[in-house]
Amino acid sequence: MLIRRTRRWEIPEREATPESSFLSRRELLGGLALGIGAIALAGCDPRSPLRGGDDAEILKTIPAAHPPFPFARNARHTLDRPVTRELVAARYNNFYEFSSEKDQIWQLTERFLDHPWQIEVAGLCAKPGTFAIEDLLAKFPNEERLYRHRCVEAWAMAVPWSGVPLARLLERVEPSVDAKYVRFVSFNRPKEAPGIDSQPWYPWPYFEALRIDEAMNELAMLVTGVYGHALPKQHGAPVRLVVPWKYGYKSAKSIVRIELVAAQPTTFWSDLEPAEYDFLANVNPTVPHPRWSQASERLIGTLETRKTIEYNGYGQEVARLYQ
Ligand SMILES: Nc1nc2c(c(=O)[nH]1)N[C@H]1C(S)=C(S)[C@@H](COP(=O)(O)O)O[C@H]1N2
Ligand SMILES: [Mo]
Repeated sequence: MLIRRTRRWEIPEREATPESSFLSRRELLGGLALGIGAIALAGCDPRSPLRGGDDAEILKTIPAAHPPFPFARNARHTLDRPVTRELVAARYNNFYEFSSEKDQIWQLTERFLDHPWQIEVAGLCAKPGTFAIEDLLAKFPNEERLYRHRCVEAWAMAVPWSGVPLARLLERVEPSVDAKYVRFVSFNRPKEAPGIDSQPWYPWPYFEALRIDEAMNELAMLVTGVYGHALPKQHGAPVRLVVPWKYGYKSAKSIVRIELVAAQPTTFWSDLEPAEYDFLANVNPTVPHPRWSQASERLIGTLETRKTIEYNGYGQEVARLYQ
């Protein structure tokens, strides 16, 4: 995710790639020469994480399939493309608490303790409560769903998530009539996640939000697993959101708190750059990002590019929310 940095440091905008990160001035200046070299080398350097040479190391970050995993697949959710290879998805992540470098997240999560874990659900509801990850797995209807995932940076993947429709958790706490939005807050433990202290210009913790009707839509999912096992840390262990018709930044990872609120909350990226990362963030090929087109998307782990589909292909389920 690239943020225009001219606002803070008056650096001319010269990045060509949306995958650049929000660098400090020193890093940016030092990185220009390095960056050119890195781009030229990416295709031939055998140590490049994109080459696959790290498979054995990445495998160590992937949990084994202990019960209650895997959950039964809900056959209603089908794909128009192959499932992304697991080790491709596990080595290419956005998780700024660890790093802004997608191919390094998986290597930086060692100190992150994803256990024990609980989500506090609070705010405008009759029965606020705290739910341990074990409760989410045992006391709610988990299932597996094949979903497309589309990042605002125009890369896409398709993976088998497993988890619980968010609506099941919200129903449990009985939202009040004045609860119009749902806010999600990620963990904030700098000792366990090196990107927090090293990127102090971000407003930690990561926070996101949905309208209540979006949150209650059956597609919005509290995800506890992927590829038939618990979530690896780089995917947002032990529980994250997945909202497949919206750009990926709406799907907060490693959630510790969910709040029901009356007014539209601010969000991490829209706060930083409202013109670039809007609140709704519905996937739409006809609305370009201010600095790149959204007409097509790149399928990670392949050389394939596809046309972006409105609502990421979920229009039948969600278009009525926006009429
Ligand atoms: N807490 C937190 N959640 C986050 C992010 C993040 O940096 N921090 N990045 C978001 C973005 S931009 C995307 S595309 C997805 C990436 O999920 P993945 O790495 O599992 O593919 O996570 C989203 N959730
Ligand atoms: Mo993203």
